Amino acid sequence: ESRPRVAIVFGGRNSEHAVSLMGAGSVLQAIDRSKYDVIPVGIARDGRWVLASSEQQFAIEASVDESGTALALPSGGASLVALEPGRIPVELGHVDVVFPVLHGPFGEDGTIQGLLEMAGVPYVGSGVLASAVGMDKGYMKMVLAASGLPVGPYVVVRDRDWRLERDRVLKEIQELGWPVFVKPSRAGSSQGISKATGLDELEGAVEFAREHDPKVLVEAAITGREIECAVLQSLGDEPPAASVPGEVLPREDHEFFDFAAKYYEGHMSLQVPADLPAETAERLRAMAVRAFEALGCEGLARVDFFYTPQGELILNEINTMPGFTALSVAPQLWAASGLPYSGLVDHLIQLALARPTGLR
Ligand code: G1L
Repeated sequence: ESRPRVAIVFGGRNSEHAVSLMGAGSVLQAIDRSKYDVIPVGIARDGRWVLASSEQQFAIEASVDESGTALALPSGGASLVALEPGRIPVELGHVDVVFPVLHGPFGEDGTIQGLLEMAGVPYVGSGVLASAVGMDKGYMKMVLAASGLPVGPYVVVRDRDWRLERDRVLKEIQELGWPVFVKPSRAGSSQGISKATGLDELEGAVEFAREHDPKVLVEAAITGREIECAVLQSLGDEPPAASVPGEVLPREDHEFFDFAAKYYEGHMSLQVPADLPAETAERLRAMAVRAFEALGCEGLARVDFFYTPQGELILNEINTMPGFTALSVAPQLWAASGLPYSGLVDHLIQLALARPTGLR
């Protein structure tokens, strides 16, 4: 067997299990099986790792329909338990590369990347540090700002500050002006996010975010169009490449993207390429590459900007594990840039195969 063995790890112990299944289903459909020997590895909601049988693999694929809805990973049944919490893993056999399609805590936060580093198995996408920084909006902003990239004003509210020094924290937040957006610093999705238009709404907004993460980020609202760009690492010594930018068009029924709108991306509209002056598009693409490099990202990342009426570009966030169905933003931006979804999947696997394990 000369085909590289690619383990696609999906599911996970968190609220975004279904998002992962949609992405894994898309990758399983797009991957070239004449080129790769594909092993689907599911992580059930209870944390059990299961080697998906061919019937389950079929169920995963079938669960991704045109409307983008997904079913939960089937639990129990004839599946082989590969790893249980606190127990010795069952031998999976030799794996050439792992493709993690996991969201949120224990997925895109650097933990599975660390596990794979320790195991010496190459994997697709960003490493431990970039994944961890990308997961924590507070550190993400800090790293981007320190690299000279324009980020909006923000305040980080840690658990102890909120419990013991609330008045000082509230004063600091008021200096941002109103409204502010209040977010859990490390949630993998748009859950726990709300807007506060004044001091009377602020405490509730912080408490709401704290239901997801004791570390909270408060951001000044920025008026502007939402423009996104996907950055892809190159094979060889070329610098990372930026896709054409796309614009997320505002919808009347949402003030900002909620969980459903953001992750069932079929429901939002993206204009590709974004209607921007050529100079602005180039500036944005260069900034997207700088953001990718600031975090030391690998593989693919999506970089989100605000384009203000004054013509300013402000970096909103970088996502090291962006939505990854064929209809998600990053794949659509690359398709419009000449790289279709199956080619993107192949390129990402080739990058991982070419990459050394250990320090790089
Ligand atoms: F290819 C990467 F960079 F490794 C990669 C891996 C996984 C990019 C995007 C994702 N996305 C996810 O895993 C997802 C669960 C957020 C969506 Cl399918």
